[in-house]
Amino acid sequence: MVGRNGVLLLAGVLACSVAVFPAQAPSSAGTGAVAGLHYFDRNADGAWQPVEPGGGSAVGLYRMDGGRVATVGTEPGGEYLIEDVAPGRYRVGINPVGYQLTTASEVVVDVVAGATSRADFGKLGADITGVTWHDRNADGQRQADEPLLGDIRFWIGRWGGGTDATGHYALANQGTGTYPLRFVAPEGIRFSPKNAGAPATDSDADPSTGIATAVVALTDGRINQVPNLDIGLVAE
Ligand SMILES: [Ca+2]
Ligand SMILES: [Ca+2]
Repeated sequence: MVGRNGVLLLAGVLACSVAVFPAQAPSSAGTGAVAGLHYFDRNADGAWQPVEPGGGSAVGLYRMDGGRVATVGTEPGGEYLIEDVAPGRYRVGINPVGYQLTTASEVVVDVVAGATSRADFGKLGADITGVTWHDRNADGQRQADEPLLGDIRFWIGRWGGGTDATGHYALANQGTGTYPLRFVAPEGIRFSPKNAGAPATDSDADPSTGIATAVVALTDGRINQVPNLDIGLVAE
């Protein structure tokens, strides 16, 4: 049977691979490697701390004349590894379109046979954050005695999110762009008036659509954060 033959063939290849190439095999003789991190530099200090997540995109290796040698993806934690590189001088870099750089986007490394050269890359995105709250007096401002409301849904296009049980949401490490968050008011609830009074404690959804819009931009190489994109909800 074709299916059975296919399985047997696959098993044979795997067995052969294990026998010929041990899991901890070094790079090919005479070559070196380049490794490091591509991470979100949450505190923008130019260095990686263990709490900082992977940057989730590619790292490229180029000859000094610009010719591409390899492009590799990063692991979820931000680690990357480029193996079997011929000794010599190279450029290693990321292409952080839409993010603020906190390190150089490109570094020059000398690859030596039998050794691993290191290059780390940090970048900063925007955190879009806010709360959903019960605007008891319907004035569009969040007073100290007005409680947060949890588990309110929102949509960005076809992607769905929502506030947690305590009424908070956070979209971390976002690149430049316009993010229309369309909140969904539960039955019997409407939205507060928009932009009434002090921005840090006002409501940001259009009452007729439920849409609150976050804009993330780079200005002179710096990205803006979007705190307090808050939504007031009023009982009808
Ligand atoms: Ca850092
Ligand atoms: Ca209020």
